[in-house]
Amino acid sequence: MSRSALENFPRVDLRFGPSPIHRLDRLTEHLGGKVELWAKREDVNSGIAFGGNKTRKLEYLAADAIKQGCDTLVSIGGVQSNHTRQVAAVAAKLGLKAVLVQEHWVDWDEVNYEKTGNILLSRILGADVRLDPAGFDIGFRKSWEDAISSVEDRGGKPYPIPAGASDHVLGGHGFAGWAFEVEDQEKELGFQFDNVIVCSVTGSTQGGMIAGFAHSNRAQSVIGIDASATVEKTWEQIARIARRTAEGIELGREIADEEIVLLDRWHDDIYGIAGPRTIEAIELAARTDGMITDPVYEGKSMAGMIDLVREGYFPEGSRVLYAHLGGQPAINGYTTAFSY
Ligand code: 5PA
Repeated sequence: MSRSALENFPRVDLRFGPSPIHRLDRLTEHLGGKVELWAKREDVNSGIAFGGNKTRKLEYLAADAIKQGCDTLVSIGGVQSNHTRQVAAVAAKLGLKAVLVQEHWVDWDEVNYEKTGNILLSRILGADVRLDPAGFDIGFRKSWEDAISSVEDRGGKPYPIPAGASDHVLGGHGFAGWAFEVEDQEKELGFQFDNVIVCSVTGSTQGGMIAGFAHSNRAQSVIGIDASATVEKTWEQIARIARRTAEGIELGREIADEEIVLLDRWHDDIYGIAGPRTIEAIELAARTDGMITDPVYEGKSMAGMIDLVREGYFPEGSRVLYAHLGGQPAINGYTTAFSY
């Protein structure tokens, strides 16, 4: 039921097609060879400003914005938000405007932090970028509501997109589709993955995956690695989005709490800053398979996967799929995290 229900929602195509899956040969060998590590690459899913996990989510929100006749996408994130960069790019591609509130989510004292990486790309893409001093919070914010009103005040028609395109009725659809896409790719590969590893902050990536995989009772194999350091809020948001998405795509049953797995050992106690384990994980993935991950999100889920393999969490012979969600442009704002 779920898959055809999802196909009934309007979607604009913003990606190259299914994102590639490949084996992480040298990382697998480095960690003992008993657990096979694979990656599915949302970081190369699109030609629109480097893509990433939001591009997949925005396919549904952008279709809705167009249907409603909106002319401006309004969203919010931290200064180095990957999400807002993707909103800016999707707006450009579709001939819409973008207003972006960039909050002070991270106290990272590097000279170019507010000028390089994602925020630079958003400016190049023509977005109206508005800096705001508020700190990290995944909830709804006044600054975002003010930005929405400012578009109305000038006679425009805003389409509000919450942080991470998550807490929105269509926020989970993109990654429900990801789960179905994995199942198609598994048929071609001739095996099923035993676990998926995914970084979670605003929750609709994992929430969508849960709703998609729940139709074949595999939701519990999705292991979320929290990078928000506000773990309860993120768990609740994942749960809310998973349930809302499941209803939207007609799963036909409730999602149980046990199907929502979020581990809290790799957020380094703070959003947006990498501890030594995260830095080690970033270097290891780069130096084994040439795969680049970032200090805010993917380095943390990479650290989680590496530790879980080392701890023997996965039975011998398991195949684990690392969802690479993008995020590399932010690295340019974190040069001092890497001291060579
Ligand atoms: C982000 C999010 P969710 O927010 O859907 O849980 O995804 C977490 C995540 N990896 C994982 C990367 C590269 C991400 O960018 N980024 C946010 C942003 O503003 O960029 C929404 C927080």
